[in-house]
Amino acid sequence: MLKIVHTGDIHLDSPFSGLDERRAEVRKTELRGTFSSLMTYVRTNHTDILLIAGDLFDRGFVTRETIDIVMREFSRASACRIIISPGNHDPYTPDSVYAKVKFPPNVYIFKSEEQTRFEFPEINCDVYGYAFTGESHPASAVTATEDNGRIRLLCAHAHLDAPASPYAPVTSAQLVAAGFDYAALGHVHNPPKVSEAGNCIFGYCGCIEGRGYDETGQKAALSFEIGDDGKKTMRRLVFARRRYEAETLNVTGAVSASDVRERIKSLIREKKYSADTLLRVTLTGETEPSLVLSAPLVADGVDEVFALDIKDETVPALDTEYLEADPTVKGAFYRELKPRLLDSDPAVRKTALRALRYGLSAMAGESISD
Ligand SMILES: [Mn+2]
Repeated sequence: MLKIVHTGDIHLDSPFSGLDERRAEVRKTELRGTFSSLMTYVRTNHTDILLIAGDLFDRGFVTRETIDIVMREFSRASACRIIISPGNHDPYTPDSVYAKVKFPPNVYIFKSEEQTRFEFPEINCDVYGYAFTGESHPASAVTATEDNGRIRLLCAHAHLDAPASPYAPVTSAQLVAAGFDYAALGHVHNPPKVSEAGNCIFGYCGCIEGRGYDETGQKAALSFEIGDDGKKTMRRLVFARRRYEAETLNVTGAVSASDVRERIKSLIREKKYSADTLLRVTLTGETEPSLVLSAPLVADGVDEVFALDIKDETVPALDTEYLEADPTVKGAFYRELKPRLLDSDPAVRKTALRALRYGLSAMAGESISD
């Protein structure tokens, strides 16, 4: 039995700049914790090979704390062969951590843009791969492998079936033709399921933990086992501390920020989101024209999730006929804004709607908040 764990796109030291300072610090620490959980699994489940298919680090600069954790975890997993293919975020350059820091002897790092291999005859396996040596890798590095009776793995940062990509484009046909049993790819953070063609199973593991609202859902690493009878088994392994989710909520008829807040709380209850979730809610529908939904005000007191991000895309429920004919300053204000409310550019329309809301709110003598 050969036990392989496939991960990548961990992006240690990501800044989590979409969050406030406190939450960003928590998330940075948690991401290191997710990496440590992965390594604990690798160590305690007798994993033969850990494949890290690029972007272990978020960028060239890596903090001392992160380097210490990575070195400690890799050393502790001394029985596991750890293979790293530097990706476009953490390329192998003379200044990179990969070149400057001495990694434990069980760690194998690809250094060349060309495909090379590490041989492990004791487990009847060869691991092929290459490195990004800069921010892009315009050509495919994948070439034919040697049929020597061993299991052939690929560990690489690559862009599958995207011929014009500057990130090592590769086709599924190339992977099959090269003779790989399993091609462990990195680069795409929200991947489709792994595929199979010919004798080759190939695909992305996705990022290990979401880092923004464009990386929603439960993220995972992949476990790939090849039995002595050749039977292949694949499983997802979840180590992520939290997940990002995005919802759209129609709040038509809402009259106040607290009204909207209650509707969001209901949504959270209904979807059973909890403290492990960072939630973005996009508000849609028609609301009271003078209602200005400031994100901090709406989110205030919603403690059920770790973070709540509000996107207001509601439109005011306008009695346009009334406003059109209104002889007061309200009507004049509306008529003044009207060309912009009907502009072909959505950004102009959005700003005009906002201006209309603030204006009507001020003229109504109401507070623009709650
Ligand atoms: Mn990545």
